[in-house]
Amino acid sequence: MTEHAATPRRGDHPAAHAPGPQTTETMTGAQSLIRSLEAVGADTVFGIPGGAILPAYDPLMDSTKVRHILVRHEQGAGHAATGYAQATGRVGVCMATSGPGATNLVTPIADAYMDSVPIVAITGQVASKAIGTDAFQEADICGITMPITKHNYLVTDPAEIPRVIAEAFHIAATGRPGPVLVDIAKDALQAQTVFRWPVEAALPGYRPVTKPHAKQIREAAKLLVNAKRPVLYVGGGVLKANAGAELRILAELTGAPVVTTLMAIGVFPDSHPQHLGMPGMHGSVPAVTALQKTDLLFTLGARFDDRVTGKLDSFAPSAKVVHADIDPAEIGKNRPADVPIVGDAREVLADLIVAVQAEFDAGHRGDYTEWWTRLNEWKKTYPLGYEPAPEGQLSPQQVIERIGQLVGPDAIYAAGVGQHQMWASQFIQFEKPATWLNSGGAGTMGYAVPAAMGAKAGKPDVPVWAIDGDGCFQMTNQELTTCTLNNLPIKVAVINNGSLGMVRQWQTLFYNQRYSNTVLHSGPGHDGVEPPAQGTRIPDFVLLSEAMGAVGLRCERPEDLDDVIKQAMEINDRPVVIDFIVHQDAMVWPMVAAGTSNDEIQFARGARPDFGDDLD
Ligand SMILES: Cc1ncc(C[n+]2csc(CCOP(=O)(O)OP(=O)(O)O)c2C)c(N)n1
Repeated sequence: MTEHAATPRRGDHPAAHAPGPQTTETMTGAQSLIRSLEAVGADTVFGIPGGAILPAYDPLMDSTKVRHILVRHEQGAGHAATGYAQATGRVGVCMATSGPGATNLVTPIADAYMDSVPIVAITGQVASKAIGTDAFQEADICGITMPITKHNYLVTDPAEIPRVIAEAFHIAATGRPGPVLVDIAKDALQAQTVFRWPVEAALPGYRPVTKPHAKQIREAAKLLVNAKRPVLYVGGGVLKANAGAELRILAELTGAPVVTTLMAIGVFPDSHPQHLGMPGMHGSVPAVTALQKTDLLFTLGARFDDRVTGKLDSFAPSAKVVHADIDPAEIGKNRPADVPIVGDAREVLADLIVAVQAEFDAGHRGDYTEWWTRLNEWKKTYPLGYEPAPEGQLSPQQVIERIGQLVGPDAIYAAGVGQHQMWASQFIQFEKPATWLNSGGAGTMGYAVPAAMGAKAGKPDVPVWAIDGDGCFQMTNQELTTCTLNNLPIKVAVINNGSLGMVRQWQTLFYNQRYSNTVLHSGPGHDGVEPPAQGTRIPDFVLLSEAMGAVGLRCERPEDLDDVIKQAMEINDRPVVIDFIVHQDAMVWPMVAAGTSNDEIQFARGARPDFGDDLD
């Protein structure tokens, strides 16, 4: 079994009601919290202590099962929990104190919610009597996170702690995964209570449907074998259900083409001949076009995000829609489904394989030959590519592509948000699930370094690279200190184009090249002081990284590219940061401009594909 094949499935975590003798012990609420975390199998917690959560930190010190990693900012703790969860398939855990500690977790919680990542955030709350009085460091974190958590709890009775922790982990990991927040009043942590384990979960209304309806499966299989131009439109739900093997069987059985969304990258090998690439705003021409011209959108664990559909009313105009999702609220949300299927993607796929085989046995088999002739033509004519950099300069795409080639498909790659994220999704060849971590739904700058840190904590033997932008890196690089001090030797490739590149790209295309506030390495000057000269490095990422105990390297010339990547690969006792100075005018192509139809896709500036046929 490979490292990644061993990734637990969604919902696999030590059961709260595992068989064994009932434990009943008197202890504080804080001790009960740590015992509960041990009992659900949490092995790593990322956090920062403070007044309200302080009682929990005392017994945490004695735990031999739960390792606490002291981050430098709670946002880092939240993204680290997310990175840990995405890399391992287990629930990630972060912890913070009340008020500002808790509100610093809001961004990563929202991020995990958008990307359906199972994390449990534990926050201290002011003492129960002080709640609602504007007490020192009080914030209504349950109220604040209500719309961005799958569920949240305010605990004021210490006896509830074991049950709430068991439920929180269960809710986070099952059904459509997501973040759960547990806010515990300080006096509940301090009070004496009885720790009982196992506990009975009390969730009468929570029963995610995982087993799909047989009739719907049969209908879907019929549509698939009768279609002329089907596409398997695969989203993050397939990855989360660990259903890559079943997806591959269905794809190869039917011969249908596959597109994987930004959140599904890795669940189907990029090298597979049936893979058309990623759909969406910066998707490949074959993937975007196949969705436009398909007669059957066979949707598995994807959610018709606006970045995928472009202008919704012109998306896939002649397609029937099969939509399978674990979350019934997703079905029909943006696009009505002809065949809705509620269920876990792995079970859906397993049943579909049987149903399609039954159709074949009855003599019904789809013929996609003509479709493939056209798809192959698009693949040949419009492959992903990029223009070379001006003589002597580094091209950002080449840097990223080379990292992927030299480091290989077994490593984990975490991206920030911006051009570098899109190039990483395009030019690194992903072959395995859980090797691509990114902030897809929220687009959270600053995600890469802490997410990579969390992934490294969960998978210490796997090389973990953060592909970051110079803007993103300046948001969360302080977690390099955490990495150094906790023996989490991640690699960070800063794709340094001196600007907020993705925003600059939009200014180039849509704002007449007026670069308002996107240049990072110089300011406007002030009080008669000249701005720093062009090329000044403020901050100097090499020095900054070294100050945090990492090895700082810089690469400015194409001829040094391979050597510097190899040098970084050989350093495993400390984090490594490589400051790649790349040219600033590179743009991400293909592109479907926001709010326009996918039919308007450009594979280069001003250049639209010519399909030269009736479907053009
Ligand atoms: C927290 C946050 N603030 C602002 C944005 C808007 N935004 C999207 S991409 C981007 C630029 C990112 O710059 P950089 O990290 O240098 O990456 P590049 O695009 O240059 O590769 C900005 C500001 C965002 N996505 N997230």
